[in-house]
Amino acid sequence: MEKHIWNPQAECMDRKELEALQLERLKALVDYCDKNVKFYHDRFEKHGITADKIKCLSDIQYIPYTTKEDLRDNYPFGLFSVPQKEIVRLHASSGTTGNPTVVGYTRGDLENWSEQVARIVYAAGADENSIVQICFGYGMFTGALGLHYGLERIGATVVPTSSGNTEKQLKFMRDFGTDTIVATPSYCLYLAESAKERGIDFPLDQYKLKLGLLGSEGCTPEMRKQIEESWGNGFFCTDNYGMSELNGPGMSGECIMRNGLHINEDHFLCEVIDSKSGDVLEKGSTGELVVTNLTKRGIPMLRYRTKDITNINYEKCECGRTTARMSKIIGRSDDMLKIRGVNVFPTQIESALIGIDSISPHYQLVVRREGFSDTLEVRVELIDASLLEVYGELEKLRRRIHDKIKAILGIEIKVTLVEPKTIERFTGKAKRILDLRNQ
Ligand code: DLL
Repeated sequence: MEKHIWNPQAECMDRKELEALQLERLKALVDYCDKNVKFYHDRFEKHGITADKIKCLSDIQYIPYTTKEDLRDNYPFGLFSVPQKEIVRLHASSGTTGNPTVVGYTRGDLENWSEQVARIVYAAGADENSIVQICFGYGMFTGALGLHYGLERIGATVVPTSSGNTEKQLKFMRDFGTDTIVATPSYCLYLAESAKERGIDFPLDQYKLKLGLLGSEGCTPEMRKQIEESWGNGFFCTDNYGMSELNGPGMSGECIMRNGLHINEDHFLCEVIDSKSGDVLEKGSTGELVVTNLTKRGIPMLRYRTKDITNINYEKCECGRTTARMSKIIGRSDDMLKIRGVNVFPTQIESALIGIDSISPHYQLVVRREGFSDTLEVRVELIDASLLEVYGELEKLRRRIHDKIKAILGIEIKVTLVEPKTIERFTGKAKRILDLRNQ
């Protein structure tokens, strides 16, 4: 198993050695930010921080957090550390409101980014024999170009189909013998459904798809099982995580053991904090992930609050890597719904839904305010429209879903069954929550 490690020196480093490297890089980064980014310089001055004062990794706690708002307030290039001529690429991620967050890469940053992605796709089982179709949208989103260069680095054959145009995606998959797909979990599932629909002309065994490098949105183990079963034929998928503020994909990803996402720790120093108080939590606790990108230079990122909820396991993995593993993202602190005092993550509902016969894995959560109280409606799609005609069966199914979710959340919810193919499909990140509380 050890042989499928892209960079054994970095990925199997002794922890003491790794921590020494992290400390050295952290001190260099603090010094660099102090000298090159006014935003950080002013903050350091205010808090009396200098590189010399960082004596051990936990001294990072004296540095204030950086947030998405900081990036937005300094839109577009206020946090960049180098003159424009040294920036060779820009990406941006659009939020729902306000300015997008813009990130810039020096040539060295692109080099590091490709290395980070190379390790993760290799750990998932891709290699120079892979034919990989990238179904992420090419553009300001980091997903497509990030995976693209990482996959080229390991020598895979990249097919940059981009997102959308399902017909063409499927044709290329069949004609080129694509064996690996890069997509969001929801789009990978949608493609499988679309492939099945064309089953008479093009049966599923015409596809050679074996591996899915899925990421950019959450995917519960239950949803993953569903995706794998939909493609069938031994299809296996792994989860990879990242965000544009931290280069993009490549921060962490699962190896074939699928027991947590290996973090590229020589580049990323991670902490887990209580998202309310901001306190750093004990190792192993669940909370908000905070990441320092130790090697980034175009737009350095110190103690960035991701808002993603996870926990980190520092034990060595069976695959031979020593790098810490983060759990699959449990949710986002800002995606967490508070319904009548109870915290609800969409992933909890997804886990409950999958495995129930007669419904598709596509769902939508509608939140409303009725009087002074919030209500949650779970809209679930039927697979077979004929069920709509049999009231008794429909009601039995609705009750079953209702009881299963209620048992998990402990609050009353409304379940609505809707006709097949009426819940929107997404080629990019799926949007599962419709929040009508402010309307
Ligand atoms: O989604 C980067 C990426 C692209 C990662 C392709 C993996 C594959 P952003 O558009 O900036 O960057 O969105 C970042 O997406 O904070 C998470 O909330 C969510 N996210 C990303 N990967 C995962 C994942 C890219 N594997 C935001 N599981 C992050 C759950 C994920 N959520």
